[in-house]
Amino acid sequence: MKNVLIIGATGQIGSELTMRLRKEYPGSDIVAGYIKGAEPKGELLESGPSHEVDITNAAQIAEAVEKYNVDTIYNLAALLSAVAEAKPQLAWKIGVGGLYNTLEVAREKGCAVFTPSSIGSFGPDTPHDHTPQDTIQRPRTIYGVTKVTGEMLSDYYASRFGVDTRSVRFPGLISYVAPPGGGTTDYAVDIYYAAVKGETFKCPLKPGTFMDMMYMPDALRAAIEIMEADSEKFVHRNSFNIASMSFDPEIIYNKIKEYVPDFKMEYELDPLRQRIADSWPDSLDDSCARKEWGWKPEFDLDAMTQDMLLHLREKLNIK
Ligand code: AKB
Repeated sequence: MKNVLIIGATGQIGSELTMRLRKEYPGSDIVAGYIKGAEPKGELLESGPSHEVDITNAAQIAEAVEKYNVDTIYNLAALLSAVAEAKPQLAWKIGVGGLYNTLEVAREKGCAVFTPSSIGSFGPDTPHDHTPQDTIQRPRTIYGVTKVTGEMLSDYYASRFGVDTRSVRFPGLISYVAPPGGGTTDYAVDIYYAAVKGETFKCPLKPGTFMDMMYMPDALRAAIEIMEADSEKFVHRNSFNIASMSFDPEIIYNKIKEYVPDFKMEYELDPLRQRIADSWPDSLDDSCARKEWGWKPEFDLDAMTQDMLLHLREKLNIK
């Protein structure tokens, strides 16, 4: 039986991953770890246990792991790229200090650990097209620095202490459930809200800014499948490139217009987000994930767009 602790369970990925794991492992305790001020509500609160877990407090992580006999930790606590630039010290404290606390608890209690990395772990010197699995990682953002450090620290704990650490490099994640906050790829979520509400979308990135993106159901499946994969086949661990689609603002806008013909977009550039996006890859090569644990995305831009528009109209009660 798997008992799982999700640190950051009320965030963009955590709120959906917790519900998905509760469906996948009905007899298990899937514990929603939250910080004060971001307590779980509604179905997330009612469908399973929750526990206050501030990742900067190792004792709280250990307490939740002991109480629920946890064998797998999903560490989803992080500040996203743009907000991390405004608070670099806090980004390090959560991203690296928090990961260290998690790995130490995992080492002592024998837990497996999933910690997402990101396309943000790459930088301007990285090959931008079909970015290889193993390549230059010299990010210029604090977010990227914490992600590269996290990849290396996780690999160290695997080789030095035998902790079962695993990770994927997430692209920008798109979902109609919980909004992201403070990321560089957030525009690709916001654009759908504007389309459904009949608003003109103000795009913060210029045309030609390509980045990898992924629909949340694929991202959740990746996070679950990598933890269930046979590690005997792993050549890599921390962290695997995964990909499903790459587009720029014009491509996503024109795709949405196929279904919302009156939709309008204007450009209102955000220099910080533009600088970050320009330093990230245009598209990732995910062949190692496909080969080593069978990764395969299901949603392309068209399928995602239809699903996003359908669910957002329902959610916002707009015909
Ligand atoms: C961000 O934009 O900061 C994140 C990411 C790509 O890691 N969505």
